Amino acid sequence: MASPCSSLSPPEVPMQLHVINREKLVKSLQQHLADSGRPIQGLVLLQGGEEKTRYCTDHSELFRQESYFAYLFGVREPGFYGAIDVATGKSILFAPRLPKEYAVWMGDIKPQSYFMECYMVNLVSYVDEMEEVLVSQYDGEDKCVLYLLHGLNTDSGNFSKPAEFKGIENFETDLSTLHPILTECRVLKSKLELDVIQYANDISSEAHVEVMRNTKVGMKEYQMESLFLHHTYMYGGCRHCSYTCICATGENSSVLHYGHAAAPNERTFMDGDMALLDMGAEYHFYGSDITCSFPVNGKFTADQRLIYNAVLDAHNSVIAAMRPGVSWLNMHKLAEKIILDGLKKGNIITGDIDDMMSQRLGAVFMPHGLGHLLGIDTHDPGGYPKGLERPKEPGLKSLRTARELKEDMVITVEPGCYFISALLIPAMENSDTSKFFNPDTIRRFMVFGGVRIESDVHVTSTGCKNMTNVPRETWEIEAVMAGGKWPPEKGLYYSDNGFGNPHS
Ligand SMILES: [Mn+2]
Repeated sequence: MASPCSSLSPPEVPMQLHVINREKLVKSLQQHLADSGRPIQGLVLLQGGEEKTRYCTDHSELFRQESYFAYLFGVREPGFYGAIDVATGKSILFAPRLPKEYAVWMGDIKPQSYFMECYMVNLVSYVDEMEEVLVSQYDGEDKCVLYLLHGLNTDSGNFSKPAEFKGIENFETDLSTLHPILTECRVLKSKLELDVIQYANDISSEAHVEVMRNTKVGMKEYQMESLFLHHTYMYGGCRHCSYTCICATGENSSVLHYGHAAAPNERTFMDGDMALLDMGAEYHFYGSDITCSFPVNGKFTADQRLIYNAVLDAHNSVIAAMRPGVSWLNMHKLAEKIILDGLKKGNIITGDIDDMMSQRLGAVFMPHGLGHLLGIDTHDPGGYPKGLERPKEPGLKSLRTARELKEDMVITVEPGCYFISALLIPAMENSDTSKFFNPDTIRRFMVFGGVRIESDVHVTSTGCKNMTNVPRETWEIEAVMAGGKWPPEKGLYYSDNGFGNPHS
């Protein structure tokens, strides 16, 4: 699908990706059972997602597969179950038995052989035959053990739902073994997973540039959202987003989760506003999570440049320091320190940076965490494995992970600096922190909103690779908004001495 509007086209994702994911789980589970002196037998059983209707109506909401099920089986249809034999690695899919009328309203009923080939599993059967098939597949001693998925999502506080089916009472069930092991498998990405995340980044990066280029004073925030959705779907084949688009301008850019139903990206933005656009497309279950901040009129003011460069400096310094073994908690603190330093240079705050750090002043300007694991979920699980406590201090407690970096993690780097009255006013009144604020300057910034810069970063054996490719330097943004190409034409680059003029 060659197009003048995009250099990309949707790739075919090899189902081998999920075969490898299953092999990885079987290996880890076997190792765990051997280490704890338990027999290597039983079956992993997961229940896929179900289609939902809108309240009491028959309107079907667009289905998206449950993430753990997607990880292991890559199945895009609702109503499936999947099993994996722990001893042999043999995989079985159970398809829902569809009524004859399905063929009239929904399309052909696919035979079992279709699913077997499409999803590269060893056996396909129907959900209503599950009990007898599971019993017949199992050749261990004693009662067959089913390893079911039950465990806490440390971001939402919700628990994953263990599989249920008619006849489950005839099996022994284990609810505690699978979840931590499967979650840990998802933390480190395979080459094939990285390829899909890279594609989601490529199409989303391109769409961000497209939005930037078409932003004009007087537009509505949802028009930027619409441009993004159109580009990633029309040229990228992305039917889903990783999350609801945040398209905040002006003061709204300090509302961290703007864009929800009560604040639906509908402001008309004006000359002099900053935009903060947090948008990421999803492709074959794997997502991206990218934020760009820029002046809607295409030209940074001195104040905008000051805040923007403080955040960019934090973003770049963290990426420069990232490699296996580095503590994410320390990266968060590094980002805070650089942002505070930038604000101090701009005369917004004053005093000793270490003193500010010990008073947790960084959390007043960046109340969220520096970044989170990314994969099939935007906030991919595994941020707090057993034994790792969530920090309690302001700012640090918002971190979705406090782990040490490992090779093949994908993690977002998203420092931000916001002027949020609900945090600033109490901090300016607090006797421990009031001394840091320069009241004359800060008044000017109370309606500034905020800046966030977010990239998706792959941790490699020696450092890391930024998977996101959008204009980041102020002069790059200004050049692209003035019509310059992104990436710049071969052999050329944008620089700050002459905006829009590439220098060789
Ligand atoms: Mn994010």
